Amino acid sequence: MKNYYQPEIETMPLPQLQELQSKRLAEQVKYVYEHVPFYHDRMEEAGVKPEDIKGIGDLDKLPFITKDDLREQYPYGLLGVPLTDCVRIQSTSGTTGQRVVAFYTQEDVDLWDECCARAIVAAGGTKEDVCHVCYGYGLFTGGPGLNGGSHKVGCLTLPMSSGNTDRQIQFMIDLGSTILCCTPSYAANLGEAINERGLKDQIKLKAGIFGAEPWTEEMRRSIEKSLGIKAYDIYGLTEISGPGVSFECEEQSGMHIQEDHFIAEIINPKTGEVLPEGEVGELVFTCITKKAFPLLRYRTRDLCYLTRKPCSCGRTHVRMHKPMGRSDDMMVVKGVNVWPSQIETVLLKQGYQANYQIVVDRVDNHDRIEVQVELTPEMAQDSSVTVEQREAMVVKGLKSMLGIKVDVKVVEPKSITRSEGKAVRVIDKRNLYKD
Ligand code: DLL
Repeated sequence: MKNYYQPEIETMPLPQLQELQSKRLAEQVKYVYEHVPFYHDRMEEAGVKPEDIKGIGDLDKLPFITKDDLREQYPYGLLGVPLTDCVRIQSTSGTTGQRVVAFYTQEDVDLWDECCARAIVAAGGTKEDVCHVCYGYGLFTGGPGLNGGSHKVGCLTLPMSSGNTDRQIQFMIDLGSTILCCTPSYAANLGEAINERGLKDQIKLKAGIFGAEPWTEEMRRSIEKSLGIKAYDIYGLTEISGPGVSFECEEQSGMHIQEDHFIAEIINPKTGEVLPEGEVGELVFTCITKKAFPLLRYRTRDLCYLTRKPCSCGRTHVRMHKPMGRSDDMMVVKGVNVWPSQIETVLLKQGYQANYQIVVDRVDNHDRIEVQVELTPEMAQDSSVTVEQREAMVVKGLKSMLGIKVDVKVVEPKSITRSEGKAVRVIDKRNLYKD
């Protein structure tokens, strides 16, 4: 098989790209209006006919759809093709309510593989590479998505799935893995385990493709150092296909959205108004090529901003900034907005690793937030600084980042549970008191 080269579509001049998007959008809207009764009714309610959508300039005439709509239409209500034309389902974890099930035709799987292949190429992947995939396989899209992309690039693919860290490391060494695909929290754990076992000089990794959860620049630097690689961000969501909706290139400065397949908008989450480039708001996607699960103006609840500043890699596709988390990840503590990523930034800047837990509770009618963070093995050996002094430094750092007092507990190395997939950083006990 030949090397898989960067498709021309990724460097297409903007006017041409937008012309393509407009054509695909008009066709897609007509298609869903005719094939999905849910959309037909929604568009009728909004007084929009397919012929009103001539191009991307008309996008904001279409109504939004939300995760609640998806839940209400579970399982078949949004199908765009007969079920017999579908070859695959994938699903969200459903921890916050009813699962969302997404359907794929073979062409949908092919375009998803294509997006993941582009992500691997952007991280320097070629057919010479050994691509080690330890995202979970199964209903979660991480494993199947990167697996398909890796095949398309022609890499030797190791379908490891998640867990069993010793086996991961053994295969990595024995088979010479060069590209690692997993969540950033699991990459950090692998880095820790490899260094503890003194095996760093036996691994050949050069790049990592990490996503599925928010992670900070500090975390990127820490993983790059511990594994000796370049770490690339990748974004996606089950509803829109899975990983590969956007990904970083060698610039590592925002993720290029695959605009020949997905149109992105940023809206004010309260009013639904479309915001200009550069403003932070909720990311909304319209799928213009998918057929089995063709979502239009889907509100992701992820908050970020877009930029069209030219990128040195030559790709013309718009870039999205790392999402700081879902709007639902933001905690309001003592009346202040707190993002787990802000806490991670403070901890990693003070030399801790990403082994922490945030516990929020309500005591005597007052919010209380506690951050538990593990000492690194080096810190545990260093008797010149007491645990109390370390805690006081973290309290100070968090106060200046968040503006509120946070209780801090520095705990022994290895006392916080390691994640193998998406890390659960926050335990908000206040939710227990809600009805
Ligand atoms: O997490 C798909 C994926 C798999 C992406 C592997 C990247 C790598 P879901 O389980 O449906 O799909 O979760 C989607 O995860 O709406 C974001 O809130 C979050 N997310 C995904 N990628 C990133 C990222 C997969 N790079 C939800 N940074 C999304 C921050 C991310 N958050």
